[in-house]
Amino acid sequence: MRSICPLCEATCGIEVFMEDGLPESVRGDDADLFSQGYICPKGVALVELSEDPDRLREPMIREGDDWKTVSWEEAFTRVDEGWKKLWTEHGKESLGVYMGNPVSHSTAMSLYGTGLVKILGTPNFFTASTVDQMPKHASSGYLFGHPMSIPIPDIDHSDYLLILGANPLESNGSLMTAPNLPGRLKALQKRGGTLVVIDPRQTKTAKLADRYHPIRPGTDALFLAAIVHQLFAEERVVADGAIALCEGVTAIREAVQPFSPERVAPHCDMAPEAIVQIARELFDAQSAAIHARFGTCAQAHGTINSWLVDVIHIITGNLDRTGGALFTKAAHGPDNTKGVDGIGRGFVTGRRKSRVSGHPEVMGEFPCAAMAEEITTPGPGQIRGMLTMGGNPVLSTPNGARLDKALASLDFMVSFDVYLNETTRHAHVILPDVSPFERTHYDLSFSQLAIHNYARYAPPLMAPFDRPKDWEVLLQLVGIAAGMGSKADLDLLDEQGVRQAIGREQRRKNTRIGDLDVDAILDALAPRRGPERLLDFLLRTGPYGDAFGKSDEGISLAALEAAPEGIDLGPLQPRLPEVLRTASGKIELAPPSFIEELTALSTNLNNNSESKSILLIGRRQLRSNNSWMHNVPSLVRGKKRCTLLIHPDTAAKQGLRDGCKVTVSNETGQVEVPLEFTSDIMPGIVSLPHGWGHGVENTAMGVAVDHAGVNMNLLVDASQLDRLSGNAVLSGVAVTVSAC
Ligand SMILES: Nc1nc2c(c(=O)[nH]1)N[C@H]1C(S)=C(S)[C@@H](COP(=O)(O)OP(=O)(O)OC[C@H]3O[C@@H](n4cnc5c(=O)[nH]c(N)nc54)[C@H](O)[C@@H]3O)O[C@H]1N2
Ligand SMILES: Nc1nc2c(c(=O)[nH]1)N[C@H]1C(S)=C(S)[C@@H](COP(=O)(O)OP(=O)(O)OC[C@H]3O[C@@H](n4cnc5c(=O)[nH]c(N)nc54)[C@H](O)[C@@H]3O)O[C@H]1N2
Ligand code: SF4
Ligand SMILES: [Mo]
Repeated sequence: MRSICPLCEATCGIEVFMEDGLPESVRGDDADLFSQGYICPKGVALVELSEDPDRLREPMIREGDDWKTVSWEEAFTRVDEGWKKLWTEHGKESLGVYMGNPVSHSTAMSLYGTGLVKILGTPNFFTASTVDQMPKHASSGYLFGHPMSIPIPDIDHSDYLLILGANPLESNGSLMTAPNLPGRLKALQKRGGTLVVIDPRQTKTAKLADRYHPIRPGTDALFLAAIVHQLFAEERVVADGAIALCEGVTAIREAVQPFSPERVAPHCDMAPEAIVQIARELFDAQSAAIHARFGTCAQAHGTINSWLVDVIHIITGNLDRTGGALFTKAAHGPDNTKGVDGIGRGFVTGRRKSRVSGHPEVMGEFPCAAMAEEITTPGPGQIRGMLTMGGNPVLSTPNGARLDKALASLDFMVSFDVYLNETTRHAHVILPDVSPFERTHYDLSFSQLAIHNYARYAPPLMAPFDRPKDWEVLLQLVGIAAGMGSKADLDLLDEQGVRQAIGREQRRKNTRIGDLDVDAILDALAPRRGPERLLDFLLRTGPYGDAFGKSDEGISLAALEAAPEGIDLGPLQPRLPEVLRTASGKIELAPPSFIEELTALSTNLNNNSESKSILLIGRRQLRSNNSWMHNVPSLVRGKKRCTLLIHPDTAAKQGLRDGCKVTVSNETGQVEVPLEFTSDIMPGIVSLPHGWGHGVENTAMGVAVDHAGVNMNLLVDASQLDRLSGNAVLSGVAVTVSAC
């Protein structure tokens, strides 16, 4: 049977072989239009992952240190009592919510999660976005009017690709959804294209590249500003295309004045000639794109990086053209495909401030790095309860030790998860999620970020055994949040949800279904329920949808069901100015707060560029997925992977030997970890993989504890943020390395 791998952003099509109604093995689906058989070791391990004996299958409640399994009824009653108590005693804001990465890979959590948070009515909402890609949302939001309007490198057609702070050969890509990125990058080179990689470590991707340049962590904004400077200096600036839709080009030309390649280069540890060459190549190539990802976001100037990347796309004429960076048009009708083309309400941040440090809200979220202080700082509005959904912030967010303690102090915590792990061990109630084979799958997020327009759907391969479905659990939580108690009428709630979606659509300008009767729409969607009904509605009212009979060619969920290999909606096409949702109807290229921050950066150019501290960066590994795949034997087999990579020259200075155990420390914390020598990393830089650190007590992950490793985020200072987006600074952390 065909399905879609929900583990990473590549969204590979998979073929699942069933025996006696149960999944037996998984392989890449050759017939899948998008992935054509590609699969990685994590996808192959999906059955092992679902059948992990440590995976939670029944709700659990904790009293003191004792866990016991309980019925769903009892678990929901506990949640109802716990939340009521919090709200009566301390108000709605006393319950915080954290959503992790798997939320975006789950159709049910994506569809019902936002509604749940709304009904919970708490300002204290956090997600893994602020330890990941929030700078991209902030930059795109300001420039194009919508935080999901992120330009995607058109790598299947590019002649030149600059990769900055990303390692798709291990990560399989991010904000650039495409199965088989290794194959696609090789194809780019094979057709004569050039691949250039900039990274403090010579990663697998860097080794594949035609050229590799090391860069000092945290200095990408200087590098990118120097590229813009050089392009203006040599008048390598186009006159038409996206630039004609921009406001603020002159302000940028002025702001980059101080950033000449000569001044910037010593700070980046790069040669000025390399910067000049890359600037020229980006302009001169038939088409060029920049893929700047995690390494450029998890920095103090993440938003500036994301912004300057699109400034370069625009002034070199590469935004919105084939082979450059284009906007995906997703089938389920996200906001940037609806309403009035080319104009909108624009994007604002800071509508609220966090209580303790006054961090501005971005996309309705506060920085997850601020979670601990919101829990531990007394006063009105203090967080006293948490709901975590598909998240392990103890391992994945800054200053894990402090957050660990904070969670332990909560009055009441609920987790919707699949493991009893470093975070969920603090919960009072754990509600287990279903396995990937037991749920509906449609990529609501990643189909908006794909390098090709496509729509694919996978129905559940089996019904969950003797338990509610994932969406039923979430709707029940909605019911509790709405004050309907632990036995809410789910059918009623489900129907209310669809009616709201219909109402929202019918109120939009330019809706195609404004004249249709709500009950007639509900009839047309029957007998579907739950996520399938919502999805059918979204697809039918989306840009390729049948609009309930108004377009003969249009798609619906039925059309996707009939095409399990996916529906090809064509290569990415230019979408400007239609895609814009800014108030001005222009690309607002020079937001004052961005210019201000760039200008402030120029004052550092006069400072001494000599590096004093050793800087710690992270890394991803093909057989890991953030923090939660270390309990699967086939994914942890072989030599220990949680090591500190160090250049032999750096080690020699400190008198350290290969393989010896070292202490890595700073003011935030310390870890002990074995050294691994490599000349692939810049001298003065060390690297730890993130997501390890399973050696804590009271978890239930028998395999992971034997491969514990250390938590890199014990060393990350929670106060270091990208000011414009609230994203944590996870890379380039100053540390001391010494022999144990
Ligand atoms: N130092 C450092 N820190 C980092 C990073 C880094 O590179 N370096 N990377 C950052 C990035 S990019 C991200 S996205 C974050 C991730 O941060 P998180 O999302 O907080 O962490 P994950 O490790 O992805 O945790 C996933 C959680 O979801 C649970 N889970 C797995 N599958 C399911 C499911 O199907 N349903 C439900 N309900 N739960 C499930 C797992 O048991 C686990 O508890 O970490 C960030 N932190
Ligand atoms: N196998 C595997 N795949 C994954 C994940 C996983 O954990 N394992 N996680 C998934 C998730 S949640 C995400 S967000 C994506 C992320 O996927 P990518 O965006 O590809 O991120 P990384 O693989 O972490 O690569 C980041 C690179 O940035 C470099 N870097 C660090 N600091 C700097 C800097 O200051 N400047 C520059 N230029 N480079 C720097 C690092 O050395 C590293 O090579 O991967 C996803 N896919
Ligand atoms: S690359 Fe990502 S989507 Fe594809 S099989 Fe591996 S984990 Fe799954
Ligand atoms: Mo991520």
